[in-house]
Amino acid sequence: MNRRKKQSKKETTRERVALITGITGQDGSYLAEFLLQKGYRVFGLMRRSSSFNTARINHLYQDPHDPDPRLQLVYGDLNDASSLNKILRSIRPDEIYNLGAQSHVRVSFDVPEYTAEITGVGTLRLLEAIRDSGIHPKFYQASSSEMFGKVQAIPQNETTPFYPRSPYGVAKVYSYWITVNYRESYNMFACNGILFNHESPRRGETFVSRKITKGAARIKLGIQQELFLGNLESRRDWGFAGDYVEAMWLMLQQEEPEDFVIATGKHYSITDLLDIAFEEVSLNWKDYVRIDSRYYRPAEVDLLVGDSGKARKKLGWEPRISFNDLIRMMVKADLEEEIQKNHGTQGLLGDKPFGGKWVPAYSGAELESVSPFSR
Ligand code: NAP
Ligand code: G4F
Repeated sequence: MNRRKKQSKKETTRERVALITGITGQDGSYLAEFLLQKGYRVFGLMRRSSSFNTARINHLYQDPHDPDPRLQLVYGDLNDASSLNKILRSIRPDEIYNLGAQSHVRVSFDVPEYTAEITGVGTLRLLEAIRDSGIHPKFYQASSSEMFGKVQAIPQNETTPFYPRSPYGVAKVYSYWITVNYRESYNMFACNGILFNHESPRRGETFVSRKITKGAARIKLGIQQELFLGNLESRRDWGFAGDYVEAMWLMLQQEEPEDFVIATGKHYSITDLLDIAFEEVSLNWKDYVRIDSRYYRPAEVDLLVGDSGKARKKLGWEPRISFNDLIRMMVKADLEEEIQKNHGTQGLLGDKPFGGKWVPAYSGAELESVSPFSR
């Protein structure tokens, strides 16, 4: 075997190390699972919290006393450049996935400066830490369809101009361009994944999809009487988070760094989402949903729908779970979770819709089987 061949064999068999910021979030948890299954050693950057915030990755947790843990968590913060520098120097990752962010659009109007610090300048801190540490990892930036805001074309693709409508969207535009700038200035392998909305049973409970699926489950079980929402007219291109983390990885496996739109190409309104969620529990949402103006945004994004033709062609990526299946999966998971949480609360479910005799139609195992990682 000649030297070049030997080298490339060594490269392909070498254990790959990934660092994920935002590992405790929805996408971080799916990505960690995905990379562990691919044989990566995974480090997750997490910020210190006074209460546990690892619920989404507890099933992946390994005792740090284990002689060879595949997943390790390290304390750090996108607001703290010194922590990023230290982490990069010590773990020397081959791939970095920057998923950490203040990711709630409505909240970004309440904390615009903090959102700019973390969701915007946090990316710069990480890119600078890469330069300072002298390592050459591949870098993924979690860019967002929210950057298209007041859309300039339908559907949106990699060439559609940005017109952000929130402090969150503006911060993501900064991160997008600083990633492009570091790619062009310093020859970094840095990619933007412009991801459209993606959801799952692990979605944060204040995003509209999960708020609705959880609300439908709780109303069915008699735990909640009403569901307060904001603008029901906006339309989004919703996919399954498990499908989308695969696209992140695929971007970093390409020969050249490029930016990709990841989307399903279909769009639905909040009322479509309500129809499916409440139909799953055999109720009519119009009997339970109330409008509360506090959930409206100072500036709204009316319609997002992506054209992921480039990703389909170049990455061979496509979404596997339909909107209908996604929302039903989330309602089923929320029913299970609420039943488990309320188990033993005598009387709570007793005089409610199922007379306390509710037997979930789907076990946890069946729900897991929807995941692409167990297929
Ligand atoms: P998420 O569930 O809100 O997770 C955000 C993660 O960022 C959490 O782990 C959070 O930690 C962490 N984080 C927050 N502030 C941080 C800080 N100062 N330093 C370090 N980490 C911090 O969001 P997601 O849905 O998984 O989305 C992942 C990324 O993709 C985000 O950047 C989001 O903006 C972007 N994105 C999401 C979508 C979508 O539809 N889900 C679409 C496009 C782009 P804690 O657990 O401690 O809060
Ligand atoms: O679920 P949402 O909060 O998601 P939004 O604003 O589209 O942002 C999400 O997707 C982005 C990608 O496009 C990500 F970058 C971002 O991090 C986040 O994951 O709201 C969706 C729509 C909005 O039009 C909102 O006005 O639902 C509407 N809505 C109506 N009632 C509501 C509510 N949104 C929330 N969160 N809560 C409500 O009660």
